[in-house]
Amino acid sequence: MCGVVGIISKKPVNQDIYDALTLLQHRGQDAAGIITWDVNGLHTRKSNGLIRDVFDQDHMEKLEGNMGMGHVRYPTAGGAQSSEAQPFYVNSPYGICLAHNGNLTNYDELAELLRTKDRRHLNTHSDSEVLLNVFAHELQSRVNGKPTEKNIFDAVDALHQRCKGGYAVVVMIVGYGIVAFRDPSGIRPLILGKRSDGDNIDYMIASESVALDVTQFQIDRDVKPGEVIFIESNGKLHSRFYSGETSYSPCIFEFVYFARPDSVIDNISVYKARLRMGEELAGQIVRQWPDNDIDVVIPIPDTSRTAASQVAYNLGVKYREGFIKNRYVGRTFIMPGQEERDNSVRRKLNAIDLEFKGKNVLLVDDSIVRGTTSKQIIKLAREAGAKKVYFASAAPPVRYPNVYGIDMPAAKELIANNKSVAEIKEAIGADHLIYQDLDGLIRAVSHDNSSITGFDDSCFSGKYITDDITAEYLEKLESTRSDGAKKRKI
Ligand code: PIN
Repeated sequence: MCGVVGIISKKPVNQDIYDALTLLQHRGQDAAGIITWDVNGLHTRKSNGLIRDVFDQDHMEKLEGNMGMGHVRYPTAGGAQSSEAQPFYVNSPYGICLAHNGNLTNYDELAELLRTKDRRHLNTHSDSEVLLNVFAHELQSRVNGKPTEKNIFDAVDALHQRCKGGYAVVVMIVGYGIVAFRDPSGIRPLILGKRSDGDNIDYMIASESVALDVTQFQIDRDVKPGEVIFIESNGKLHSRFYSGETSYSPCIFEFVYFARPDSVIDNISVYKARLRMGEELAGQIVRQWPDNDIDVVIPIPDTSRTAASQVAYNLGVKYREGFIKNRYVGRTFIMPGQEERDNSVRRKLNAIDLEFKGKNVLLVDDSIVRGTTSKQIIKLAREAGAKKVYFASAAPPVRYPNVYGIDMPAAKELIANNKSVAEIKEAIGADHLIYQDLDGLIRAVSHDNSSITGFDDSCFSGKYITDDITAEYLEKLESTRSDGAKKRKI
């Protein structure tokens, strides 16, 4: 998962891009980059690390210009080499920079065609470089002199036809402007913001609305599935839609966990969606387990707090903060001869014993993915003196890999894969386990937007939005992207 931003303004954009990226930092902590443009050319700074470590005063002063873009990376495709930090750049035609959030599901086929037919060199294994080269190739074959809006829109139309998967993309064409587009199913989020001071209008495109807030942009609207927006460097905005089939199927996991609660995605407040997840979950607990003996609801910080508070309210039991998170937790150093620590949760969370002693506690988390932290947290609650430890997940069992940009590529690493709820309960060591059901989750999220035709809920349902996800594809993904495979590479 990653975060993208692009800004066209009447004043320098470096600080605004930096501020926007810090608000998108939760989308990727692995690498960061900014490219700006002015008459002297492009100015770039990108490297591995958090925003605060990648950019210093000197870098920021050199990022001159009123047009620019930035990226924070969480590696879902490609590796963790700094050569794969984005934005990417290609010099022809015009000079094009690209940053992307998502995952292409037909990467292999596209990479092969780019090399053999389009005669383009790929220097990394990143699907963003593939997107950049497909766009550059399609634009190159249409332009004759200065690129027109039609050239740009037609190039993206061809890209949509060629590229499958979930993608939200920001492109900067040197000297001409910024292009932004979202895949035809709108799986990955992308929003347009405006900031106006008298006659001047500045535009920002970003992964989440939270990036607009600090820089005082206002939400204009979401970029629609398959929509292309082109903002000229003089601030004129154009938009067109993909000529092929589109649907409105945003990724439901953004609402469960990934996005910030203070963001609004596709007109849905992430915070309110999480409150409603709590309402739905409480309803389910009452229906499935009417004679429960829960004394207290305790959230597992941070994401689950919103849903957990509503669970407690609707059940009519106390809500207590029983776990405190260490904000300054450092890296885990692997000492020679020492196995990776199983008990990593202890370094992050500490229990307040008095909230657990002699009580039947209901721990609430946003989701259970691999189940490793859930297991450790349940152990922590028992050691803190809990009588019974019950567990509730605000999302349904994660049983299938995510292929559209969320890092859950291997079915065998998911605790719920091929397991019943009773078996999962045993595996994590809970006295009782309750999951949100998918209908409840969909009701909770879709509440504010009736134009959504169906979410990408593939990690819960196994139904993939694009028609190219075969058993062979999933097997290949598993062998190249699972934790085991990542370890083998090191
Ligand atoms: C973490 C939110 N959330 C906690 C992410 C853990 C699954 N995990 C998904 C639960 S935070 S596990 O609140 O943003 O810090 O099932 O894979 O062990």
